[in-house]
Amino acid sequence: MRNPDPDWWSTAVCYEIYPRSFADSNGDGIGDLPGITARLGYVRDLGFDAIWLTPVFTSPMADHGYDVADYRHVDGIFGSTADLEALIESGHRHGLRVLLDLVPNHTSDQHPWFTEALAAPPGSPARDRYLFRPCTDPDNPPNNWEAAFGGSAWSRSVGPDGEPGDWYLHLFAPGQPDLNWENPEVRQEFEDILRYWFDRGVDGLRIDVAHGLCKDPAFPDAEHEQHQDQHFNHLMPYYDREPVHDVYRSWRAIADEYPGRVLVGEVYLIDLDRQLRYVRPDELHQVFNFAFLEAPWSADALRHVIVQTLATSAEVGTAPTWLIGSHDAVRPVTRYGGGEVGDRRARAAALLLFALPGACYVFQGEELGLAEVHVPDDRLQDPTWEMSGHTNRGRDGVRVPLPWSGEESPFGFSSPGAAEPWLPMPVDFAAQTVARQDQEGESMLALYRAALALRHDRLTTAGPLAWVDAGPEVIAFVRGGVGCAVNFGPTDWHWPAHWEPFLTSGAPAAGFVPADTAAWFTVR
Ligand code: TEU
Ligand code: CA
Repeated sequence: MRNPDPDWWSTAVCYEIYPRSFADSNGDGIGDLPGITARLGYVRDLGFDAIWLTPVFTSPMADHGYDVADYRHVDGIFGSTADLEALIESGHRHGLRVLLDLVPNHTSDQHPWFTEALAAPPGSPARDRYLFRPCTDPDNPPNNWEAAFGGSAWSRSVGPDGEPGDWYLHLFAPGQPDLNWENPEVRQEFEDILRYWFDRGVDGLRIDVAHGLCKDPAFPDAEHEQHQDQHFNHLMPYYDREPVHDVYRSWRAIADEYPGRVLVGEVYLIDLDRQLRYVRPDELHQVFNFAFLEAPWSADALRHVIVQTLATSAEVGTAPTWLIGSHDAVRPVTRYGGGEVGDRRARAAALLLFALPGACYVFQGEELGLAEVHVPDDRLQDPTWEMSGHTNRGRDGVRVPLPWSGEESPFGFSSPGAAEPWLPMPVDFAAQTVARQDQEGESMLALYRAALALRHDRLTTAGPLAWVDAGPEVIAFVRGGVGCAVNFGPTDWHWPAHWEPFLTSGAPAAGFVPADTAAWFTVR
């Protein structure tokens, strides 16, 4: 391991892999586990400490693996369970910790529990593992809750007689029925799954929709304007309810039996005061800092999130996390303005990210500076597209396979002559392949590699941050003799005489940091 400390996760830089889109080893156009294992050297050489794989378990793929039918086996599309064991072992040999993705809010509708529930009568113990409600009016679901992808969160179940019967709740796709976390069998099963993967050497679990497990038992209508902001809102009757903390206390006790393991929650709350309650000392180790991810490219907005994050993390005594992208979010280059401006800002953002105290998460392709891809209508795969009635294109644009080499699709993602990649790869990827960027000293890849190596040497354990007042348009701070400054404004920022730059996100300039640029300095 790069860092043998059991608290390695508090300063780690973790690389998020979306297995469908990383590397395809068998030419079916879909990335897989042997594809990842073969390229772990790439991840290690870039300077990462850990990888997190989004779900690879048996799944009918209604939401590309976030609908799990068997939590203990790998889906054939990704390889075999033995392939996963080989990947974990190889990861460890490369010095990388390996995190898997646990989906406890819902199962697939093909999970044996749901099949059993449909075959059993209303009110039966098999149905009590999910959230069924009787149907009194086929035009009116039990309440007004909306699915995250669009439409009602309730669908009619079809029983053994083939007739539509009770409603069941799905906060996501209809193929993702929500579990009933008041049911002790559900709690027991997930505790067993946690142990199952820890026993197999997994270093941690990312917990999907970690704030959503427990619903208001009265199932009241949601009062707020939904949809745009629904996952930010702790007032929703299906998010951030008190009993969920009890679940994580029991999980933490299990994790603590296995030294060095980490639980990281996808707690999609923008209110940091609500989020920090999930990382109290006897709960999860980490949560993703979505407030930082969602902040616009502005010194004020980002400074505000950093100040608040540092304050709330200190309050609960945990290390913060930072990220600018994920498999659910629009690519940073595009979000920060697109084109050359977006590119410049994404480079500066990377230097800000890696200079902050705590842990970082990077989504595959950020190191190549990939922009959001426009996937044609007839190739869209995200359930969001259909469920939103073709009003929301969904997340396919960030999930396009990685370009490794070559001048045309599949750019080394699959072997030549393989089936077409599951999402089309744009021609302009030719300029952004790993092979191409490896040859260019100024590439995004070169910047990530340099920044991670320097972070490792000079910043990882540099301690807390001291703010430097550099005016409203500049974020500047010093950590353990290293200064970081990001200029958001149009005016050049001249650094103090005793600062000596050693890494810049843009073309080096004499004595000043230009607009949309960041730099790291030796501060004497
Ligand atoms: O996402 C949960 C979540 O909060 C989503 O509403 C997210 O904001 C949405 O994808 C944006 O459109 C997790 C996973 O990260 C996501 O990929 C899954 O689709 C979802 O859970 C259901 O399992
Ligand atoms: Ca494959």
